[in-house]
Amino acid sequence: MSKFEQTYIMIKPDGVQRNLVGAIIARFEQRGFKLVALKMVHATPEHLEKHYEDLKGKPFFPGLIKYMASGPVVAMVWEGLDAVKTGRSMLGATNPLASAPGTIRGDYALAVGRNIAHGSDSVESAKKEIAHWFPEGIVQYRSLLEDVIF
Ligand code: RTP
Repeated sequence: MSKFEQTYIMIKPDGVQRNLVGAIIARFEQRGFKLVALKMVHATPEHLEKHYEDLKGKPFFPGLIKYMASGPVVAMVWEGLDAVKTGRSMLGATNPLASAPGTIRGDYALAVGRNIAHGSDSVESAKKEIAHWFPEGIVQYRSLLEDVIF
């Protein structure tokens, strides 16, 4: 059954450097998701280590943190039906070489170490990630579209 959810989507430093912020936001807007939080952050390695704590110990972990701390990211929360699963499918497979054309990674990336954007992999991780990146809380507003589709 479809569920109304929030997911944490982050445009990584390579997505920002390549001027893909607008294109990525447009995809989520056009799909019908509602933007409920957005900010640009140059995150510290400590903040990123916490975000990726499940990957501590992986051989690529130090390189991942260095890459993620190399420039600002765009942190966002998107809301809508099945936002977590649909957000992941819009991103495509982690390794862009395996991402289908039409997905964000499949259209814009080639290397797993520069894969443009992150999306929460479960509702539970989304809750944790939203609290980690938006400790100040996020806005609440009613979208006119909600009257039509929910
Ligand atoms: P993300 O958290 O960024 O959305 O990615 P994911 O769930 O699809 O993949 P995950 O396994 O959690 O990996 C997190 C990020 O680490 C980098 N990575 N590099 N060099 C490598 O083999 C390798 N494997 C993963 C990627 O940036 C990946 O998105």
